[in-house]
Amino acid sequence: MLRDAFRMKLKPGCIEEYRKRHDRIWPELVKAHSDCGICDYSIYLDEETLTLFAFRRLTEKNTADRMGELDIVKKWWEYNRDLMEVNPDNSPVFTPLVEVFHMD
Ligand code: RM4
Repeated sequence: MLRDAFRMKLKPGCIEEYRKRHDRIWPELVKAHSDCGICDYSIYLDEETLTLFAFRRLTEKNTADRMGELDIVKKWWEYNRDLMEVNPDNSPVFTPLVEVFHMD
């Protein structure tokens, strides 16, 4: 099992809407994450800086790097582009984080 983490950025005034939309995440999107080998996934928010921190556990043969090719992911990214800092293709601007400590 692999682990990774990355950060994203919310736009001001979007915390509640982001939380609401994720509370109602689309079942087909959840399935797409699972099908890509993402098996444990959390997103945390630093309310002071509006930075989102995502933590995932992934299978060895995951295809997480190719999720952006899926239509359901493109739809989700377009749906949330008003809440986050995004690239021209609506994908969230994300910065990989380096693991410096882990304890099982
Ligand atoms: C985030 C972002 C990620 C997605 C999660 C479910 O806001 O869109 O790409 O994996 O939602």
